[in-house]
Amino acid sequence: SDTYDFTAIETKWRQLWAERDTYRTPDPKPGDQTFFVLDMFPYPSGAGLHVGHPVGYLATDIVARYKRMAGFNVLHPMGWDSFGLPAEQHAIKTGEHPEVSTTKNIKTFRRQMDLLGLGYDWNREITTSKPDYYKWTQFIFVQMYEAWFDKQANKARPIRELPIPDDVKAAGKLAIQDYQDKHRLVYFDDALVNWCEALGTILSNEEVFDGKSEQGFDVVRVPIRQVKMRITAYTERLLAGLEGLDWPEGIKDSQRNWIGRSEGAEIRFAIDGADQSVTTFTTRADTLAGVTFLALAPEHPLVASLVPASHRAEVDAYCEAAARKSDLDRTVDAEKTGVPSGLIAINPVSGAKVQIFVADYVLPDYGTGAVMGVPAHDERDFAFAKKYGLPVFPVIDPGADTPERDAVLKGEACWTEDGIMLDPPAGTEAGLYQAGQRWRDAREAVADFLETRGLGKRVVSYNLRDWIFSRQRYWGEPIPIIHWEDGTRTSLDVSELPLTLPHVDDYKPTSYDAPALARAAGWVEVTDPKTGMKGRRELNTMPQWAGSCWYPLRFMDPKNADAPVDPSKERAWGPVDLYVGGAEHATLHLLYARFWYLALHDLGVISTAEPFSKLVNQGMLTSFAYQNTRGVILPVDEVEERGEGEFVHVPTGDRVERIGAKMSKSLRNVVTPDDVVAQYGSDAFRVCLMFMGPVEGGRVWETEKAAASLKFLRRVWNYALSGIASPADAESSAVTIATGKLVEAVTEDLENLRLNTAIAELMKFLNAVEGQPVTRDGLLTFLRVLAPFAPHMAEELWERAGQKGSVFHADWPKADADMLRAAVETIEIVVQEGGKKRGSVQLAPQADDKLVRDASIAMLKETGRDVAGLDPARIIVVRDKKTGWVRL
Ligand code: ANZ
Repeated sequence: SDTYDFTAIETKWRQLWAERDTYRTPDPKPGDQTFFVLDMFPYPSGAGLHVGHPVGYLATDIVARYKRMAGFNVLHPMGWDSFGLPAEQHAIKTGEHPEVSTTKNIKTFRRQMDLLGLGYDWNREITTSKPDYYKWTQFIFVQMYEAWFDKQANKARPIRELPIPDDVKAAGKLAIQDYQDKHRLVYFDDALVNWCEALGTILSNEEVFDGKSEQGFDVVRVPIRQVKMRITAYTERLLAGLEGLDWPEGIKDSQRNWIGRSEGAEIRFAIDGADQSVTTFTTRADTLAGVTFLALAPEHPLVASLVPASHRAEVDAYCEAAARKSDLDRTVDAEKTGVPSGLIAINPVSGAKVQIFVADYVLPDYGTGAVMGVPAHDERDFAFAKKYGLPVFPVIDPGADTPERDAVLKGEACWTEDGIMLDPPAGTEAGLYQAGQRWRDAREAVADFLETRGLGKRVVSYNLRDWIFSRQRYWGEPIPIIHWEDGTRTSLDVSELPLTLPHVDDYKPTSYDAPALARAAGWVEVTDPKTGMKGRRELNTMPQWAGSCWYPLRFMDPKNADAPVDPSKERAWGPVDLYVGGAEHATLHLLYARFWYLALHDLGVISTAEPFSKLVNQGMLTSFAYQNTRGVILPVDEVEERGEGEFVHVPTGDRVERIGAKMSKSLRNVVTPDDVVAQYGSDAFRVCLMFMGPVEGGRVWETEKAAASLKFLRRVWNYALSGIASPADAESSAVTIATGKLVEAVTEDLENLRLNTAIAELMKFLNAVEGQPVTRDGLLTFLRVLAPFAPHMAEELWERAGQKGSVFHADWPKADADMLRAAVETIEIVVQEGGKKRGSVQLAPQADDKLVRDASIAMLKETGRDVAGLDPARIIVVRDKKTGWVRL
């Protein structure tokens, strides 16, 4: 039929694409130009997709279709990041095994993605919770476990290449193991972990917000034996690598901040009457003469070992309270508290004696876990000194024209900005720094001084901590390690992988040292067949992020039974050329994946050092909700529009205001693609969502907007059908030019991911050519340009135009650059005679008068006029800015 029956057409093509395997991606052949375009694969949650998810999926789909037509071998796969907490929480609540709910959810996601016409190569689908995938996550874990970081070479190497000192060798197996743990890329270590009683799990620092889990449950810190990954070995390379990446600057900055590189000095203070010393980390060595106290983190080893009996009880109580706070509680905005330790420190350059406090604003795992307190020039120290009546001793002069100067010099205010050094206090070593020196110069002078005397040294400190990699969860990759009864530990050989997740009856751990896997009796206990030695498997599982650290690699070679990826395929595809996903992954997934790639690169498993060459963050899609005057947000189905822009909350009769709000179940403003596709069709939904604005921008969804896209597509349909029914032998040059311009503009927009303007070009084109004759060639060109945006319709029209094979296997059209240049560069010049139009000529606007006259005469001659008696000198050329008028 000739009406645009989108449901019939879209259903037909979805089926045919699946049957014909239209989107199968062949392995690259030598000489292939490859393009890898990837979406951040989703966690298949129970809620399915809402209309916001496809912003990224559609963008990559359009690019993938275009690149394929433009001659690239395009890898555009999809899979499921299916291990994770929600499935486990659901299992604990309902008893439904996470695998069952996950499988169900994946089906829903897949159905919705198909509904959108997304052209993934499903032959390459991966699921991180399936053994054939996590076998290789475990394998990679083992590669990293069996490696050490060689600081000299600044790269990871196999553990067998780690030189073991003779005394360690002599001390036996366990000493060797401890020594290796100090160098391994993956190691065991006692660590304070964030234990969430309610979730029954340990969370990473990144998963703790203000002392609470993402869901708002309380988190406390407890020390247990953990698996850690030595990401800190890569800080400098992770920083340097950012420079070469085409990523949003904001994301790069987040990573820089997360890594938190800061240059400073470690300064040693002797402890009065003891032979130990305290080493502090400071970025402001210039303020050393202004130190009036030291502060130790409650977790600092000296607190346990050196605090005298007189202060023990008070210090212990304080430390216990600190253990219940998160880092954030301890640092941000919190009141600075502390207790005296009873210890006294000696300033290495002035001999001044200052009290040592235990204070929880000092964090245990930053710098050295000890700070030198300079209240005159550090806000935290100032607050602390005021609270405990400690002296404030300025060493920097803010400068004469600073209003605060007097207060600063009297020790009544804190000055943290630029200034010059005051006279060093009496008793300070001569030559430490000069009065009048800029503080930055003084900082270098003090560092030099300390280094030459062996009292301190310059160091670089980082915020980034090693990655705690074990989780006390069930629904994750089992960690392939066995702890033997003699205290040694081994990793599993690849022949023993995958180590599959055993079934248990109850997924909930009972405490932080008894995870759910402890219940899998037959699974936990192992016996070495050779020696008869008994052992126990590691009971923790890997964190949610593990599977996504390497998944781009698996898409290249998803069925490989012998390796995570074939090296030649990995080399051919290389890094992801375009990666699209949400900005919320700035520091976790994106940093962890970069770390694994660097390690795998060092170990020779892969050729690329960075996973994602170009990154684009899709904007957030919001929906509407309604807010009453008390600021309460109300569900959409309780509100009615009464008149233009006036909304009433029906149950209460309150006038309410319409606002943009994130789609959420509770606001009942979630719109699913299913709804929109049923009403307007998938192609209209695609056009609508992409036309709403740049991929990176935010947008507010209104389902009715899809009606306009549908209307546009109906016009496209009719235009194309009439062209197919009666193709013209020739079309007007205006149509040819419009088609050429369309190709040129859309191509450029696609190259720059400007999908909304590409669609605007399609609309502009239709407005220009609708109703005019079109040739077959012209029409086929148009259909190919339309195809990435409205794939079902384009495919149907392509078939109706008698084309064999998929439009997506056709070549992307090329604009005839010469024709377009000529079209842009000529203007129409109207030739008049006696005030009447006789015709026109096409010439460059800059053509000189002689050329205009000659062309005019030639044109007139063609029309049959006798030009023999015409005197060119009598032809008047009147120039208009746009159109040149020629008068005879
Ligand atoms: C003395 C000083 C004087 C400091 C001054 C600052 C200003 P960034 O820049 O973030 O690296 N510090 C050191 N270790 C700490 C820890 N474990 N917990 C809390 N604070 C710590 O911060 C470095 C500064 O933070 C260091 O420089 C130290 O205070 C403090 F006028 O030392 B400063």
